[in-house]
Amino acid sequence: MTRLSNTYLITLTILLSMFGGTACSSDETASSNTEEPTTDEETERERDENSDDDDDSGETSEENDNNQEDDTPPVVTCNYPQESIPFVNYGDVIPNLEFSEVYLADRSRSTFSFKDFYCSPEYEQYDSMTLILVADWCAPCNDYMKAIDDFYHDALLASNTLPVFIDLQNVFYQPASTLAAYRKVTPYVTPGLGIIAGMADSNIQAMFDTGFYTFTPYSAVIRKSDMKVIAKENSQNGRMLLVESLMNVVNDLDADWQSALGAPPPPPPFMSNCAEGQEETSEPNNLPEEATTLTAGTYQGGICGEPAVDMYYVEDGDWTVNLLFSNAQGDLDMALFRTPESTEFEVVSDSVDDNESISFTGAGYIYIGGYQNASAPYTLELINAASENAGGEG
Ligand SMILES: [Ca+2]
Ligand SMILES: [Ca+2]
Ligand SMILES: [Ca+2]
Repeated sequence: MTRLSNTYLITLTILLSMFGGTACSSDETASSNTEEPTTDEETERERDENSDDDDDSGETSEENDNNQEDDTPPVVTCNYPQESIPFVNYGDVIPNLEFSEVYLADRSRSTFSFKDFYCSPEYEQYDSMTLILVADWCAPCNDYMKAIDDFYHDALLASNTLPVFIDLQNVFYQPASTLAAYRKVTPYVTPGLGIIAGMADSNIQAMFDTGFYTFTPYSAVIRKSDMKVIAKENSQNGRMLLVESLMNVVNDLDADWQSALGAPPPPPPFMSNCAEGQEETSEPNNLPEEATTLTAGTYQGGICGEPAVDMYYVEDGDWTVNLLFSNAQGDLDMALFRTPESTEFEVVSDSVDDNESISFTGAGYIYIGGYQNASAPYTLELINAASENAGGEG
């Protein structure tokens, strides 16, 4: 069992690094800041204290907020909540980011600021803002945006959250322009959804270099009533927890999402998708020392019981292992590690399509796992280049 938990830690390390570890990697140094929002009632305007031509209205008290002396409607002032500096963690108020140009949902251009979102009647139908942070150099960001659009397009439109896609950096790691953002986002997000913005056209280019996000793609949900961060992305084992819970979050803005998203949820209970007899006879094979040594050929097996792990071993050579299965039946992943003491995978094949494949030169252990307790029968092929070439001699 220790091997399994080790393996999950390895998976976490690997997959996190795969998800764009070159992003801002600053630690989450907690900032115990601004518990007092210091409600500056700016409505007390400086009326002249030495006004000598004061009439005899008798109102000399200063708590006269809305002096409705005339029939003119009172001026409605909207004050953005006190910003949290630095802006890092749950409960912080996001600074008022102002964009000189964005693309709106209909792809028309406009200015946009978070204060607009907070104050303007134009956005009064929204009660939260979902920030989706991407970068031009971030390939997984494309799948991330596409997943949001594929799974949540209609739900987001029906919800009260405003998606704001922000392109942080171009391929040169400089602040991305709005046009770059447009080119980055539109191939993956169908029109009608959200606002597209580039950091180069904002007032605070370095705002997010505070440790607020630690990788891309990244998301955060900002509650409109106080412009505070109520949910942040939290990648665990390669899963993007906020996106998985996005609709729940935006539909329940007062829940404790910090706790809910702070730890990975337990995997669903294991349910076998194997038929009778599809489990390989080499079980148990859940630890490196139980691994079956493969020779060139084809093997039938399955992730058919708990733990959702099968181990194999490939001796030295120049080889390819193909894991053939139906992802619809169960999402199996495969990885290679060199020794039982390895602290990280050498190669990872963790697509969400049918089949996985690893090619390598040298000896190693093959780890086959069911993602989140997934179960499926599989066919395992070892193709050994040396043995294939050996056939012709003689
Ligand atoms: Ca098995
Ligand atoms: Ca097994
Ligand atoms: Ca897979």
